[in-house]
Amino acid sequence: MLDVTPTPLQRLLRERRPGYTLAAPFYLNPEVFEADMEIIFGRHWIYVGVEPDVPEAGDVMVVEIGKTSVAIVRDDDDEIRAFHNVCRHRGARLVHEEKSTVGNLVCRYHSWTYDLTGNLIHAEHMGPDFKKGCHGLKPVHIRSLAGLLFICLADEPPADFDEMAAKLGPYIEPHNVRETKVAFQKDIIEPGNWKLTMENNRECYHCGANHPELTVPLFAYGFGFAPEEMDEHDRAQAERYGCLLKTRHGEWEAEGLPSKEIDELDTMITGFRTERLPLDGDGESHTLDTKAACKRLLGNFTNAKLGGLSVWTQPNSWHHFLGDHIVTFSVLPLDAERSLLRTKWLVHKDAVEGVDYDLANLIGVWEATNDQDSELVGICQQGVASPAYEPGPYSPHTEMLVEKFCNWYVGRMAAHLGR
Ligand code: 3BY
Ligand code: FES
Ligand code: FE
Repeated sequence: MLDVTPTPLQRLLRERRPGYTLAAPFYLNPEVFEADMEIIFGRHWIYVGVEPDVPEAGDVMVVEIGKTSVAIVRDDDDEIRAFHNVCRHRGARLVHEEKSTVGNLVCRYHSWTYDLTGNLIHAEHMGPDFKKGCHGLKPVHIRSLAGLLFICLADEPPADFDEMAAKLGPYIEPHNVRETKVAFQKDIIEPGNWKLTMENNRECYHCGANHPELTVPLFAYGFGFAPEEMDEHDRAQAERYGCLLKTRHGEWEAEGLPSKEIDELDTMITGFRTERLPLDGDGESHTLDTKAACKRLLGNFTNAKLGGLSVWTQPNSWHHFLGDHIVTFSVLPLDAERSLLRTKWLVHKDAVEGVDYDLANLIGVWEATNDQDSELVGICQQGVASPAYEPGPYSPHTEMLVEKFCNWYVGRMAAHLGR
């Protein structure tokens, strides 16, 4: 007879209580972690970096997703390609540094040499029957969304990337990611499961009590208020700005900057959300004085008071596009209880450090915020490991996006495993 007994993971997915945090094994169990890597990180579009990570022909960036290492290369025709970072001879890791510049990709073991399009062009002593054409590097799907790079490890990636790109492109393009440079990158290892890192990012319920730097420029509008708090919130806004901040969407759109919320976080396979959010006070940027950190503005902007365009993608990214700089975050799981948070600060490619921007000022708010968030993720990881932990309720007013993250995750896992 057919065995229809659900696996432990199927049972956990089936038993998930909507509106509540996930059960402990989702954050702790190595087998769930392996399933996350196979299903979520192995079959969806994963945000890994930006075109300016590989600005010139021959530039290479290596990204690790679990056990899979991927080399992202700009070829001589300026096309960005991605390959499995594995030599087709005896499997040696090909590129070792996170960033490098090469003429060709040469394996250090026996010097098999690949050109920047992945073709094997040199392999000594292989005999007359050896076919170089059958031993090119294995390609990985890579797409650019207005300069943001996403890879997919599956043979057949989700087809709705184009729909996301069509909707998000007009929001992001005015900030001109392609004309920026990476002013600074910081990697931190958060002591928690990748889903706790993502859940923490999807709400600002914790911001007031934990982020003294971020709450200077960030106005909490957009992260949800209970209806009974709304009047007071509207009154405070009107007092400060002489108008409701919601009406600024209209102003920005009139300037050619799409600003209205689009929320497809749990309605698409490639889930995403965007909205241009106001900044506090006379705010221009995510800095401690709320002024632009970089004098050279992005794109064709002449005015830095554009609010902050935020973009969130499932399963692993969020981004803030300001008038003067961009901060972009990707989460790459390391094991069930540790995650890499990679943050990049981008400024106009012609901006000069020390002249147009002060690096400490540019990175100050988010460097502090990331460290605070990392600690919060750590205390959750400790808490969920206790036998006393049981899933707790999300606020329907400030944690809707956390709920959407969990719904998306559970839905994608169930779509592949059944439940
Ligand atoms: O960066 C974010 O998108 C969210 C909102 C504010 C705090 N948090 C990390
Ligand atoms: Fe790469 Fe031998 S393993 S050349
Ligand atoms: Fe936070």
